[in-house]
Amino acid sequence: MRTIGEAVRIGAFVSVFLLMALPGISAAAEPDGHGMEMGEKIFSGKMGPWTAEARLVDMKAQMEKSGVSAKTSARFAGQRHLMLFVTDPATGKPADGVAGKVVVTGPDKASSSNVTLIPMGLHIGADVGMPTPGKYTFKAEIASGAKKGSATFSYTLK
Ligand SMILES: [Cu+2]
Repeated sequence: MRTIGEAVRIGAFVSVFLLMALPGISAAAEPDGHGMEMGEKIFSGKMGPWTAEARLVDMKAQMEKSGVSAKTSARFAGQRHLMLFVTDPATGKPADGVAGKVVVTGPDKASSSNVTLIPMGLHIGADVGMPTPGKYTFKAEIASGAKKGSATFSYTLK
């Protein structure tokens, strides 16, 4: 089970390499370096009082693009980075103080997990192990104070 501390370190590492890989473009659009356009959009819709967009980044492919060594990028095989952008519809701005968790059900037991979504700049996110092709279902639950939201979405890994 991956600890939160480790997820933070990897997230910070990902932010750094994305800034290096995308000079000026996404980095300017999103100060934390995880550009809004990164990865694939896998959900967009309401979560309780908020609107949310979920994106999934192929970490190994992203690493390869950034020009790190094959040895380094190979460490990210089967890993995806799940990003959830939560917006307050009243202001159009990122919602404050939101955190949550996601239950991931993959095609087999080894590809199923529970992950904690932690604040990462303009989104909350987590690394998700997706080692096996097939359908993955994500049950996300988020909260901020007394406000709560949830959504279920899925993605088929080829
Ligand atoms: Cu992130």
